[in-house]
Amino acid sequence: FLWTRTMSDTKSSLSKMNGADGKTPFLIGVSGGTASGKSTVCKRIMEKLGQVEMDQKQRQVVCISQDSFYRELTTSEIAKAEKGQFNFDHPDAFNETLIYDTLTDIKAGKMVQIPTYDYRHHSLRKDEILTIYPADVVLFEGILVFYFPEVRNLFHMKLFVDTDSDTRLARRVPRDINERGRDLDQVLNQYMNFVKPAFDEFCSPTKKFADVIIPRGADNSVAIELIVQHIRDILENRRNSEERNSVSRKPLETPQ
Ligand code: UZR
Ligand code: MG
Repeated sequence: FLWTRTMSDTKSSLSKMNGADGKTPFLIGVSGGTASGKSTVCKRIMEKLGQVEMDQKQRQVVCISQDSFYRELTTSEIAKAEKGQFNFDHPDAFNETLIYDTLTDIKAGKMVQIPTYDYRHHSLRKDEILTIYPADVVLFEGILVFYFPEVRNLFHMKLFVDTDSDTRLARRVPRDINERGRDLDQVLNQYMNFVKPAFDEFCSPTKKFADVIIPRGADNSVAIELIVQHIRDILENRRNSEERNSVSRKPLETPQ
């Protein structure tokens, strides 16, 4: 009796760990400097896997941004941010614990809720919450996703988008002005004071942790196709092993 109880307890805690439908996602980290094309590389990967039009709950591949894990700023920090004097490229700007806990929950197949980030107001949008359902593959992208060792060790696969810094600056300037509500002086000052030194100190050295380095970012369709094919193989293998497991488990489940 005791033995049976232990077995069924173990079984139910295992199925909780795996999420309602038994999925433990394959976690891919995508890093690279600002405006290197991280978000676009992730988008291409999702498109190629036919994920974009799919309903959220049926998605097999989802993408999350590290920007959703900026920590909340104090009033004086917001004042600094408005003058372009807050360092958003420093590891301290992020809530490392929340990143770790969220990715751990995701890996355990739990449903998680993630706020989106509002660059214009330097704050999280509590009204726009993204719900991540258990997925086969989860992409996590951001400038410092390989910086924190505990977080780095959670990834099954690590990609680094390696784009020349002049190309990145040329993209960053119009993006910050048009999409993030900044003016030219502020963008360039922030770039010289914070973005560039923080890239050299905190982001660039994490390239050595990557499994795959993607030169030229989203333009590199060959690299993206290779990665996508690898993800397809993973999904396929998982499906096959799930089928095998359900066949081999059957005799155990028949009542004696
Ligand atoms: P990507 N960022 C802002 O500009 N404002 C914020 O409120 C929060 C972040 C910038 C941040 C970093 N830095 O370089 C960039 N600054 O977002 C990262 N300055 O975003 O990886 O998409 O370039
Ligand atoms: Mg981005």
